[in-house]
Amino acid sequence: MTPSDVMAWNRHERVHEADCETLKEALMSKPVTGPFQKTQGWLDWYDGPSKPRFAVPAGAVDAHCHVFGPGAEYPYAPERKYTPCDASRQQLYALRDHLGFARNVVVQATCHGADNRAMIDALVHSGGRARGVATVKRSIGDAELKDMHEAGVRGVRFNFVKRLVDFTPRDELNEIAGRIARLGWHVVIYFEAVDLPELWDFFTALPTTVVVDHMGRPDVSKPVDGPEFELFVKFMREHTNVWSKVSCPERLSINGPPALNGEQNAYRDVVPFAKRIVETFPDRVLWGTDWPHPNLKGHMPDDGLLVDFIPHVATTPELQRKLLVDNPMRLYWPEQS
Ligand code: 0GY
Repeated sequence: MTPSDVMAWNRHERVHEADCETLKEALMSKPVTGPFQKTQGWLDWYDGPSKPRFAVPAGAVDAHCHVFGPGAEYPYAPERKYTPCDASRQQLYALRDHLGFARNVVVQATCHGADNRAMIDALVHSGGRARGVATVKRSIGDAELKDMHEAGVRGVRFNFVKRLVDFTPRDELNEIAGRIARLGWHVVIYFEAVDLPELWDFFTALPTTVVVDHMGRPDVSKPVDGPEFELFVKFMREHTNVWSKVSCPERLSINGPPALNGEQNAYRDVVPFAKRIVETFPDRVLWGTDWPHPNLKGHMPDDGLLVDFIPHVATTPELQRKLLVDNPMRLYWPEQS
């Protein structure tokens, strides 16, 4: 470790010691990294997010977010494609409270491979206010799946974004889907819009509810009613088991403006895409912060301003309640909805 690593590490120890002095302190503290060297150019999550102007409805769920490590407790996977800055469960839950959310869905990040311990640790320390989506291999035993269910896992993620993961054979994914279907779980899929035609047959044969991350990553420089996005709309229209997260405008936007410096109209170029999906499929949409925003290149958004993006795409109280409360509760906490 270099001297600056040691200083960062000491700060990290203070942040994580005894579950933090206060959650607020955890949120406002600078992002730190344990004994790992971050990927060059890595953008850390935004410390000191603003308070959103948009008040999310009571019981709102942040249905897409991650924890990273801390790397000293939960080492990053050897097969990872990036090494992030730590983002602990304490910091995630401090952000939840700051933004006004009641619950989280913690999605296993690829930097942890199929080692779900950090994500599960977050679930079991959430007081029942977090559910999870895991990454599993076909070698996983039934007992482990059952333990995961008890901890709050309700889905598995299949990732087809080539910069994030190595290829997994389709027969392995089909086998996993068949097994988790019996637990009542769903499959979350992450892919790029240009790959949908090739993945169509595989996706449409999945035996569970299927949740698409970030609207299948549309190219927002193309028309919202052009053939590429029409195919995604057709995917949802013809397959009523398919849901979509209308998340990650900060990832999809080309022209911005970014959610920084009080900007109330951030990522305008993504709005028509997300709004169309919310209005066409109001009962099958979810929203999440995507905190701590892995692999962003240009800027790191202020999460308070990201929440202010929501009323631009879900424009009525009814649509907002479905997006943020009713739909995620039905999928992740059906026993309480
Ligand atoms: C996201 C997006 C990304 C990364 C991951 O698990 C991950 O590493 O999901 C990405 O780089 O696009 O949803 O967090």
